Amino acid sequence: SSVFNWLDPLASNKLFTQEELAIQETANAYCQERMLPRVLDAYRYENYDRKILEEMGEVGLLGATIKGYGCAGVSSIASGLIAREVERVDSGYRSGMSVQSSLVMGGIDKFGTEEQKDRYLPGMAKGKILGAFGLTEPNHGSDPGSMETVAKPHPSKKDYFLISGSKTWITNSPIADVMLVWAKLQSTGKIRGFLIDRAACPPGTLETPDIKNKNGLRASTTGMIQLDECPVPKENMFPSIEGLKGPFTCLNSARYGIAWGTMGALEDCIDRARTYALERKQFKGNPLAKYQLVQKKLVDALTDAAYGILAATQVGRLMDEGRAPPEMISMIKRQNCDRALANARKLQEIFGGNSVSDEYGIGRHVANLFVTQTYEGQSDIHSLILGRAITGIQAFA
Ligand code: TGC
Ligand code: FAD
Repeated sequence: SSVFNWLDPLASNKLFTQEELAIQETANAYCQERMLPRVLDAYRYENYDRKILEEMGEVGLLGATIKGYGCAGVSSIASGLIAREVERVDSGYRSGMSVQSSLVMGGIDKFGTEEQKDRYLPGMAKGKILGAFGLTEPNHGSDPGSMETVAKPHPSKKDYFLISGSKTWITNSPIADVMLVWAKLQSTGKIRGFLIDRAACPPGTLETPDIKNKNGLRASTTGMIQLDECPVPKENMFPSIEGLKGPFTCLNSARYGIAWGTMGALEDCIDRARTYALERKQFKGNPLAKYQLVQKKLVDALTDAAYGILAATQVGRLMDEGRAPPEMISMIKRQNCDRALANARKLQEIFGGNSVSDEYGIGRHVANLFVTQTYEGQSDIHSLILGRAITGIQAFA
């Protein structure tokens, strides 16, 4: 019909197939019925329930775009819609899923040997094997090319490497069974990917301490990966991918998911702020929603969310046709994270003092969205990636 629907202002739902809409509905039902009731406690007590990944596996949400190995094999749009539904509840839950699905399963699917795929993907799709992705180091975040983690030949076992170094701010590391760690081969100085099984590491060679007392993303688990001459068999290395192209190919898919997810978080902020503004009365019994300045905050946020969804949809379709260069993904990751954060901060004002209570959920989204703007390439880094594409001049260093 030609009636305006504030829940889908630019009618983006018309761009999705019936199958994609059905997947979104399944994800929405799981997230609203089973995740949402846990999030307040999870966030308050920094308590991530690893069963959530198992449940997501049962619903078919993990590694959803991968074909075979027990994965659903859905379109990039459907995977975006899943991220949107999960992050509508909490960015931390989407984070745990992104790492499992895009960064680790995606990496294995793209770069792993057939044996590695068979070994990990079916268990990861069910959420029985949990993954973490170790790229960032204490001294190298935006500039992972300078990483210090190194893989050198084992002195006595010829089919093994010894890996040493430390990774920090790693989502899921304290609970992960397998860690995809990027390290430089001592012999070539080139970055390679290694699958490190926690259970196979001798005592003292692998530690994954928690990073506690975070002021954002508290419903997800974050930690370090500390490797001290950890023996890793050669068969656990990705066979041919070399250089930053390896980790960045995984990141393309995760950054795309964040562009969708942050729109889900923003939509939840809009929904909460609208409800609050209609119920809360100030000055002569008027609801806050009657005031023009309040309405403008809702309009700005809704417009940015609607535009963000359309842009992500366009990039998703192009990805499935193999026609989405990384710069497109930088553009939607940066824009959607920035707009979600700025609008969520504005909408938070509508709650007045109550915004300070965690019961209202808005402060949680604001704190989370700051993290989404920071990880997987801070927004200014994506500005530089795009600036290089526009001018041909590299401004990083
Ligand atoms: P640069 O010279 O630009 O590139 C080096 C090599 O990498 C290739 N490459 C890409 N390949 C595929 N996709 C991309 N997006 C790629 N970007 C670069 C490039 O073609 C080149 O290949 P080759 O074969 O010629 O060697 O590299 P640089 O060192 O100048 O990089 C600069 C910069 C800023 C682009 C890059 O380092 C960057 O993006 N930094 C941000 C770091 C980052 O995103 N870290 C993410 C850590 S993981 C994480 O945050 C997970 S949070 C997950 C969650 O909880 O949800
Ligand atoms: P820095 O690189 O020190 O940057 C600090 C500031 O300086 C930023 O604003 C940046 O934009 C700016 N800056 C840096 N260089 C330039 C430049 N050349 N020009 C202009 N400005 C510049 N990493 C993983 O590998 N795996 C994970 O699972 C993971 N999960 C995370 C979970 C959480 C909760 C958090 C907070 C981080 C996570 N990260 C993860 C790390 C994340 O990717 C990094 O924090 C991010 O890439 C930024 O690196 P940094 O923190 O070292 O900041």
